[in-house]
Amino acid sequence: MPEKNNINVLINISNLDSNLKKIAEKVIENIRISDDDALQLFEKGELGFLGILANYVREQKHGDRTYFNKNFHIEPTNICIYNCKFCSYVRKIGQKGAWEYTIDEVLKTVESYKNTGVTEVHIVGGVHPKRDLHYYGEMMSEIKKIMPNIHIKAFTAVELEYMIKKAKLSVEEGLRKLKEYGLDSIPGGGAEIFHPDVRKEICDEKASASMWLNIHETAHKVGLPSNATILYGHTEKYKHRVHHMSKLRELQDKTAGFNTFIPLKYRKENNNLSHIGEVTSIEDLKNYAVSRIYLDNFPHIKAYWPSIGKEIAQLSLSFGVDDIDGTIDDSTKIYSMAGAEDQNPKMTTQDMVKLIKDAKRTPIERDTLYNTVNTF
Ligand code: V47
Ligand code: SF4
Repeated sequence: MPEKNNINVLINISNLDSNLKKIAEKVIENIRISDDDALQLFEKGELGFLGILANYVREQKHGDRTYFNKNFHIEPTNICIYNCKFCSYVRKIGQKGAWEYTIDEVLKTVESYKNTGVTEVHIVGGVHPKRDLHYYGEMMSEIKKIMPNIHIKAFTAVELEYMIKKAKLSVEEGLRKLKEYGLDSIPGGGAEIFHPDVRKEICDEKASASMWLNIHETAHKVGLPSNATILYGHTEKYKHRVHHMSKLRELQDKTAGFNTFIPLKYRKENNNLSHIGEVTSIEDLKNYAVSRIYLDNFPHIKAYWPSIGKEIAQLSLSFGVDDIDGTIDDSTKIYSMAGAEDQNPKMTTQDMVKLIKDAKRTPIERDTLYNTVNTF
């Protein structure tokens, strides 16, 4: 555990702005920082300072423990009724590059992972106009017949809203039904930026911010834990990132159902925001750090390495991150299509362990709910 005195020394010797000093004191005393404090950290915090504070919070929660899992993705289709401006993946029916797997094709993939030690399958895709809740329900129950112990983390709130509405069920009824079919938890996608000014600009057609929050709140109520994301580094300002996190912190105070916060950096290839470009790696690390400091009630902060690259994911372990997601096995296309570093994202357990040990942290293979599967 970090010594309070050490961090005090580090903060006192730097030539700190008085507001930043007050914020640092709050963090050391375990006092929740305000929205305005978070904004000040984004606007004035130098990277090294933010790193020290975020690492302090991270080590209070987890020491050196750094989590990963053995997982694979299924992306049943990239056909989607929506047209989010940042999306490089979406296609329309019949368009070149569109795919839609049948349940049999999905099950063949699942078969290939039997006896490989994977503990989670992450299923997300486009919102296909011809598929519904019962189709995906059947897919999940067939998957569980092949791998009864696999954890199914599936469907963003955006996909859920569409399939539940189509089935003419309430959010609660729909989620209970999906749970019966085999759903175990909900991933964090579809959150993007909650603030209406930005959401309208980048993804105005799909589930609103309040619907996203309602679906996660209801999921927690029916016993489905979930994750949360933010899509940053496009047209949003710092105040929008803080607003987004404030909605998540508020909901987490109510339900305690979120496991992990996953900042997702906007990647610029092959989409309708390409002209904006990408933010720097300094911005990525600052963003991880401020999230760790602000979201005091979120157990974990994840750097999703297929989106950010292995090197920044490794660096992020000194900026508040304690989880780097999974082995993936080249089973997702969302980020390779958007121009991320790894065009065929795949890491072995040994790669994961080495990446974490090289950062002087302790690797823990976890399951989706952060139970320890293996130590190294
Ligand atoms: O909601 C799409 C993002 C998300 C781009 O819960 C993009 O464990 C950057 O949510 N640049 C889906 N991001 C992925 C997701 C996720 C990933 C890993 C783990 C978990 C989890 C959740 O991908 C979408 C959107 O925010 N996205 N296009 C892009 N060009
Ligand atoms: Fe569809 Fe998701 Fe792409 Fe938006 S981000 S267009 S909802 S696949």
